[in-house]
Amino acid sequence: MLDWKQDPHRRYNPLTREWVLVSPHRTQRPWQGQVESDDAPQQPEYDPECYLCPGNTRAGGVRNPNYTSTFVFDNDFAALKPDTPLDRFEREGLLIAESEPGICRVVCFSPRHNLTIANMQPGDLRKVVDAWVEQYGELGRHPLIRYVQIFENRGAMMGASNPHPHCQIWSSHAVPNEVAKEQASQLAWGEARGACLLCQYAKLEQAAGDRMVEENASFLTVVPFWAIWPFETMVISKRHLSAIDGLSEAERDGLADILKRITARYDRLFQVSFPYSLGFHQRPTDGSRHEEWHLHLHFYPPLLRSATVRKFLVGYEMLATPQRDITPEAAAGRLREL
Ligand code: H2U
Ligand code: ZN
Repeated sequence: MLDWKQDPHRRYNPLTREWVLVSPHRTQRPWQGQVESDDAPQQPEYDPECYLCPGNTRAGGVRNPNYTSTFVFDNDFAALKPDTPLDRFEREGLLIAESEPGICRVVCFSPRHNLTIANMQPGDLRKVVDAWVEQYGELGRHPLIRYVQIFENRGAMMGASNPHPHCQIWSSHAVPNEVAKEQASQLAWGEARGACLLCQYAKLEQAAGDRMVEENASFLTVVPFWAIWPFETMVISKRHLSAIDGLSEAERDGLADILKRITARYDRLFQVSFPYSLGFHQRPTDGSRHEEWHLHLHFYPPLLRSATVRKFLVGYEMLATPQRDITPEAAAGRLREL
């Protein structure tokens, strides 16, 4: 009999239809690799050098208003531009390129430079949720925009350029890779089984319990059975909703609550302001109903065993298959305890 807690095995991700290698016995191995410093020194409430703080001038020369809650602006260094003409290039099916119009924005969560989701007030976080819903609607209504990707890079380790609490929105003409994979899987699942993949998965995890981190009335947080990052989690809406524009008032509060809870758990895990990339996955804004889509968020945090030892996706993982050491069940157990 295989010992699923100890023996090497691989697990299937039904959302991407890809595999992850799980090697729990490797947590025994010694570590002499790179140790990074905790890059989150105490921050002031207002930083005169910060380009996101109220009243300061941004790199592009524009001055921020003296905003008092959330603040949204067009990214001064946007990766996508709305006036890009539609065009396509192809040679023998080998060289293919498409133009990519889009709109990139930055959302400041709070005027206070030294806050994070974990230590913002629930009422203020609710305003962030409202800003996300508004932006999803506004950008999604643009005739060229078919997907609105809301994401946050938290911490210098994840490439965040600034500790001021903020996220980015990249909205594009094309549906991005990860979203397209999940969409195809959810669609195929629905066609084959007449059910929603994530509705079914959420119920299964609630019943099993060992990968559950927590839940409130509207959302649940699990370490997915197929997680790649050591303390990866997925936040899933309990109701079958295709996107954040379907959230009720109570569910918007519920989203703010569950995000504050999981980020607070992360911060307690290694006693550090926990780095991660966070992102919503939801219905493309191409005008179709997309009943197959089930609203969820992914947290991809890199820390592995302390504030200073992180996971990299290199070697075998770049060339073959992603791999994890600590089991998702053990990771969920640790997060639940905090
Ligand atoms: P990150 O911390 O995830 O890098 O997000 C910050 C974004 O803010 C980044 O995309 C933009 C950068 O282009 N930015 C401006 O739009 N104006 C500025 O003055 C500096 C940074
Ligand atoms: Zn700031």
